Amino acid sequence: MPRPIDVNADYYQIEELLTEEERMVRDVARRFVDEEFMPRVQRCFRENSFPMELVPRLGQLGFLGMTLPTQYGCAGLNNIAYGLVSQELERGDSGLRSFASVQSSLVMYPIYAFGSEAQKSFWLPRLAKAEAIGCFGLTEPDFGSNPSGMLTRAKKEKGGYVLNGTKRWITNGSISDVAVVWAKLEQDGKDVIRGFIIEKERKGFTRLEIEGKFSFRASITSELIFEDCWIPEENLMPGTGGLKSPLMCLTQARYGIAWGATGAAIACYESAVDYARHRVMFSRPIGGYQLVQAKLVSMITEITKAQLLSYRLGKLKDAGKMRPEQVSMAKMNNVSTALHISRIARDILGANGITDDYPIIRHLLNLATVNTYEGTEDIHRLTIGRDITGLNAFE
Ligand code: TGC
Ligand code: FAD
Repeated sequence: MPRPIDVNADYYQIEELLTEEERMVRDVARRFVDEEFMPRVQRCFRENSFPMELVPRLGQLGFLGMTLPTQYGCAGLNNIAYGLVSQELERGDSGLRSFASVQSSLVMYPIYAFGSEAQKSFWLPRLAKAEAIGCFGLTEPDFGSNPSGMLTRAKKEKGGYVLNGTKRWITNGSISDVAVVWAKLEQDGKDVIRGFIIEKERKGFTRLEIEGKFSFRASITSELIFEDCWIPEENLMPGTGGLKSPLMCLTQARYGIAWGATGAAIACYESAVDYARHRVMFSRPIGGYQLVQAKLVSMITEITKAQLLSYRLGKLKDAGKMRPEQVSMAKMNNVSTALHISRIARDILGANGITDDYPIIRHLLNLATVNTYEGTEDIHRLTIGRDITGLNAFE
C-alpha cells in the first residue's frame, strides 16, 4: 500500500520545534523506510526473516550508534535526531527499529560507556559501519523482569574467564558477530554482575533461533547457550559493576523505543484515516460516521501527546537531566498507547484489518512484544510508583 499523502500526524506542528539538521536526518530515515524497507517488509514478515541486505545501508546512513562521538566513526548527533530516526524506522516495522536499538543502545553504548580504549577503538567503528552485528544478552529463561536473579556465571581462570548459562529472547542473537553478555562473577566473596564481549566463534558458544513467533517476524530472536565457554581477560568490560550497568543500557534503548512506538502508531493511524475516508458502507464513507470519527480523534490526540512526551524527554536527555524514571513513563505510555491505537485501527479496517495488505495487523502483533520487552508495562508502572511514593514494590 502506498503511504497516504494527505494525512498529517503532526497535529501540533512539532516540525517547527526541530532544527534543520534534525529534519534532514529524519527525512533521510523516512526516505530509506519508504523506498528501501517498505517494499521488503511484507515478504520478511511472512517468511520470518530480517532483510540482511539493508544492514550495510543502516551503517552508511549513520543510523548505528548515531549519538556516539565521531572519533569512533559515529555520527555524533543529538538525541532528538536519534529519536526521530527511531520513529521513522518503527513506522516501517518494530523489528527494523529494534535492529538499530540493539546495535546502538545495547551493544555500542555499553562498549562506549564501560569498555577499555582497546575495546572501543576495535568495536565501535566496525559496529557503526555495520561490518559487525551485535546482540545483548541479559534475559534468561527464568529471569526476565528480575534480571538480578540471573544464573549465568563467569568463573575466573588463568588468563580469562569461563562462562556457563543460557540467555533467551535475544534480538539478532543468531545473526550477530558479537554478543554483549551479562554474567555473575565472584569478586571478594560476592557475586557481581559484569559485562563480557563474546565473539560468535568462541568454543562453547551456541546460538539457536526461536521459532513459532507471531510477533516480530521481520526480526530474528534467539537463545544463546554458554557451555564452558572460555574468553580472554581482555573481553571483560572493565567499567561494568552491578545490575546498574545493564540497566543503564536499557535506559538508552527505552528512550529510542518511546519515540519508535509512536512511529508504529502513526502508520496505523494514517492507514485507518485513509481507509475511513474511502470505505463506503451504508452508502457513506465510514469516516463520516460519528463513532468512527471519535476513534480517529482519540488516535491522533494520543499520538500528539506521545510526540510531545518524547520531544521533551529528548531535550532533557540532551541537557543531561533525564532520569530513568522519566524514560519509564515515556516507554510505558507511548508503547501502550501505540498498542491501543493499533487495535482501534484494526477495528476500523474490518476484515481488511487482519490482512498484511495493510500495515496494521503487523504493527499490532509487534507492539505486543514492544509492550513486554525492555521492561513490561507493569514494571515501568511500578518503577514510577516507587519513584513517587518512595515505597519499593519489588522487595
Ligand atoms: P534496582 O535496585 O532498582 O537498581 C539497581 C541499580 O541500578 C540503578 N537503576 C538504573 N540505572 C540506570 N537506568 C535504569 N533504568 C535503572 N534502574 C535502576 C539503581 O539506581 C540501582 O543503583 P545503585 O547505585 O543503587 O546500585 O534493581 P532491582 O533489582 O530492584 O530491579 C529493578 C527493575 C525491576 C526495575 C529492573 O530489574 C528492571 O528494569 N527490570 C526489567 C528488565 C528489562 O527491562 N529487561 C530488558 C532486557 S533487554 C531487552 O528487552 C532488549 S529488547 C531490544 C530490542 O529488540 O529493541
Ligand atoms: P516475566 O518477567 O515472567 O513477566 C510475566 C508477567 O508478570 C508480565 O506481565 C510482568 O509485567 C508480570 N510481572 C513480573 N514481575 C512482576 C511484579 N513484580 N509485579 C507485577 N507484575 C509482575 N532480552 C534481552 O536480554 N535481550 C534482547 O535482545 C531481547 N529481545 C527480545 C525480543 C523479543 C521479541 C522478546 C519477546 C523479548 C526480548 N527480550 C530480550 C526479553 C524481554 O526483555 C523480556 O521478555 C521481558 O523483560 C519480560 O520478561 P519475561 O518475558 O520473563 O516476563
